[in-house]
This record gives sequence, structure tokens and C-alpha cells, in this order.
Amino acid sequence: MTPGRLRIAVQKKGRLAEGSDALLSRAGLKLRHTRPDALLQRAENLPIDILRVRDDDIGPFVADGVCDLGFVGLNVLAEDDLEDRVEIVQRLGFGRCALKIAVPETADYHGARQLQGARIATSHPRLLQSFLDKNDVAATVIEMNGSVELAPRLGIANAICDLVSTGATLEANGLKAVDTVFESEAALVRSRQTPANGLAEVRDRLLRRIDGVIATDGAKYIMLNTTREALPAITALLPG
Ligand code: PRT
Ligand code: ZN
Repeated sequence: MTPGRLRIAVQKKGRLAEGSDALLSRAGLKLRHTRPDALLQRAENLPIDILRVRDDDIGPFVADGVCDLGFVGLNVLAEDDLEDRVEIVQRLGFGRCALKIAVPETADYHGARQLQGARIATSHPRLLQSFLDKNDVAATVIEMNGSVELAPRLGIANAICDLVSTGATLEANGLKAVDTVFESEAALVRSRQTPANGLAEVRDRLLRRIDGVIATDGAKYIMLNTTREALPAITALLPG
């Protein structure tokens, strides 16, 4: 890694990669072409390096000051207990999903108390445990790194706690979502440590540009022809 350049951690491949790259590009960052498996990608027009890593490494890198900024799922930050060790600059509106409790379609569910004594498979043991504690429920948490939705069919668990976006995976596995543990989306995070010489300005300029891009996304430019008399009625209908 080159000193004197701002470092941004971005997921190498997966659900957050495209949205993060799109945002950086709209904020004016031009990236040099590299091999698809390259760990490091340099920006052509700014002193910035992109570090391409697994999403699980992004929070720790930003918390430890290895990277100055990062794009990460709020679920990963919360699961790794890093929410206080980084600063969340803003939520980004993509990568939306929810960590949900799901049970077999045929099962009855009338609230978390019903999970008492259950075996629940998840890749988010910490968030699940705090949900169980909050509901005063004792259950066995079975940690899995993937394919959590298969656990009930394999007889490993009676319920699961997994990320859901469209719900298609649950449906395909004969499961239904019955409770929400955590709502998530991608977020831009920054390190609490000061970047190396002169880079705070580079960082702040980029953050302002990203903020501008997101603000534009929330706004609509409308042009219409109308009579002067109709204007008050139309203005009253519009939010801005
Ligand atoms: O290799 P790396 O470790 O970087 O990737 P990964 O496999 O850990 O992560 P990836 O790319 O799958 O997810 C990265 C982040 O995207 C997650 O941490 C979430 O913040 C966010 N995200 C948004 C999701 C989903 N939606 C999602 N649907 N992450 C996972 N899923 C999975 C879910 O686990 C289940 O298997 O998709 C399936 C359910 O999807 P639906 O649409 O069928 O409901
Ligand atoms: Zn991961």
C-alpha cells in the first residue's frame, strides 16, 4: 500500500460491491483498471486506493485505522460489535435486508416466547442472542457460516435467524419469517483515527461529494406547463 493515499475498503465481490463502486464513481472517483482479483486498486484522479476485501474484514479495517473509509452492511458492524469503534457517516439505501427469525411454514408462532428451548441456526449469533435475551427466552444458538436455511430440513434446528431480502430463499425452503431481529442496509463508515498527512481534506472532499450524490437521489426535478392560477394547488401537493 502506498503511503500518502487515502484507503477505502470495499467488498471485493458480493451484494455490496456494485452499489459501493457506483457511488464512488458518481462521486467522481476514476479507478484504474486492474486484474479482477487484485486486492488494491488505485484511483487515477485522486490520492485514493481502494482495498478489495471480504465484507467481514471491512469493519475491523476501518476500526483499526488500516482503512480510512469503508462500505459495510450495518448487520455486519452490529454482529461484530464495531458500531462504537467506527463512525457511521451515512446509510446508503442499498443492500437492504432484515435479519429475521423463520420457522417451518406449517409451524404456529405467536411470539418470541415460543422459541423457549428451541434450536436456532444462524450466521449472526451475537444479534440473535441479544434478541433472545431481550425477550427473556432461553434457546440454543447454532452457529453456521452459510446455507442456514437448510438447517431445519437437515434436522439441525427448529428455527433459523437469517438475512432476508425478497423472501424467495425462505419460500424455496418451506420456511416463513415470523419476527425481525435487525433491519440493515449498507452504510459508509469512517475511521475514528486521523488519516495520514493532508489526507483529511481528501477524505472530507470525497464525503461531501458522496453526500451530494445521495441528496440528489432523494430529490426530483419536475418541469410542467400549467396556468398561474393552478400553481398554489400544485405547490401544496409537492413536498419541496
Ligand atoms: O465474500 P464475502 O464475505 O464478502 O460475502 P458474503 O457472502 O459474506 O456477503 P454477501 O455479498 O452475500 O452479503 C453482503 C451483505 O449484503 C450482507 O452482510 C448484508 O448486509 C447485505 N445483504 C442484503 C444480504 C442480503 N441482502 C441477502 N439477501 N446478505 C445476504 N443475503 C442472503 C441471505 O443470507 C439468504 O441466504 O440472501 C439470501 C436471502 O435472500 P432472499 O432475496 O431470497 O430473501
Ligand atoms: Zn462475508
